[in-house]
Amino acid sequence: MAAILDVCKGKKRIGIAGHVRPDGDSIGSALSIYNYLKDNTDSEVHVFLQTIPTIFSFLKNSDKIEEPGSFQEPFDLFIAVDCGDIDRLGPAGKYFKEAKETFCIDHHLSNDAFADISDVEPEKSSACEMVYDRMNPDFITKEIAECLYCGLITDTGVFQYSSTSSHTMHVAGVLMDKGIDYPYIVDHVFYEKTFDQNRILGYALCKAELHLDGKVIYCHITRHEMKEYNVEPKHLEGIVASLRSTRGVEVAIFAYDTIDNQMKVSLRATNDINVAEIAQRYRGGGHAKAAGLLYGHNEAKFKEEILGDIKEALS
Ligand SMILES: [Mn+2]
Repeated sequence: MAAILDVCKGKKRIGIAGHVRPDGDSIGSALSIYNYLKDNTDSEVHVFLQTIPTIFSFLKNSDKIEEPGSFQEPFDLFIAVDCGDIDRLGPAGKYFKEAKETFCIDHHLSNDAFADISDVEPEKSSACEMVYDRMNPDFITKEIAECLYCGLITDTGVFQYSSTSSHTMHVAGVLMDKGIDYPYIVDHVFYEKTFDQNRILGYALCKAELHLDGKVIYCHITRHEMKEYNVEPKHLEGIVASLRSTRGVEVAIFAYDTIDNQMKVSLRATNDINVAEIAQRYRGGGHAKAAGLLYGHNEAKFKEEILGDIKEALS
C-alpha cells in the first residue's frame, strides 16, 4: 500500500481522474485526493471528470473539476481512481498515457494493473475506502471526509452490500467523527429521487420479467420509453438495485438503449454467481456482485445469450 503523500512527494504537476460517467465513488475519491493535495502539498493539481450529477456539487472544490483540454507539458504524476482500465478514463486517458509516472487506486476485480504503481484491492468496498487508508487520518478535514463518505455509501448501497466489512464501518466511523452531516449526505446523495425518476422506477418494476424459475429478473427500457418518462440514462441508476431485492432472485439484469443504439446492461448478483466473469465475456467488467457491459442492438439475441450464461453459472 502506497501512501498518497509519499507517491506525490516532489511532483510539481499532478493530475487526477476517475472513470467516465462518474458516480459517487469516482467523484468522492478524485475530489478527496484533490483537496488533500491542495491542503498538504505545493503541487499544481488538476482534477478531471465528466460532468458530475448536481447532487455532488456541495462537495468542496467540485467547481474546480476540469474537462480535459490542452496542456503543453506532460504531468509529473497522473492518478487514476476507481477505474479498471485506461479506456474507462475517457478523454483524460491521454494525460495518463503521457504522464511521467502513473498511480492507480482501484477496487475493480477486472483491473489489469495498467499503472506504474497499481494499487488494487478488489475486496475493498470502494475506492474511497482505499483512499482513506492511504491518507494520514489527522490530515482528513471535514470537507475531505464528506467526499470519502459519498463514495462509501454509494458503492455499498449505504453499507448493505457484502463488500461492506468491519473496516468499512471503522472508516465510516472516523469520517463521522470529523463532523460531517451524515444523515443529510445519505438522504441527499443516495435516497432522494426526482418525481420522474420514481415514475420510471415504477414503470421498470411493472415491465420486469422473471426467468429461470424466478432466479433471474430482467428489464429493458427503450429510448422511446425514456423519452416518454422524460428521463436520461443517469436517472436510471437505482433501478437494478430495486430489481435485485425481489425475493428468490439471484441475478438482476437491467438494460437500456444508448443514443448510439447499443444496450447498456447492468448485472447484480445476490449469492455466489460472479457477474463480473459473465460481463467479461462481453468485454464488460466490474465486481463479483455488480458488473456492466455494452451489447449491440439485438435484444432477443442478448437475452438468449445472457440467460444461457446465467443458467450455466447457476448449475
Ligand atoms: Mn467504486
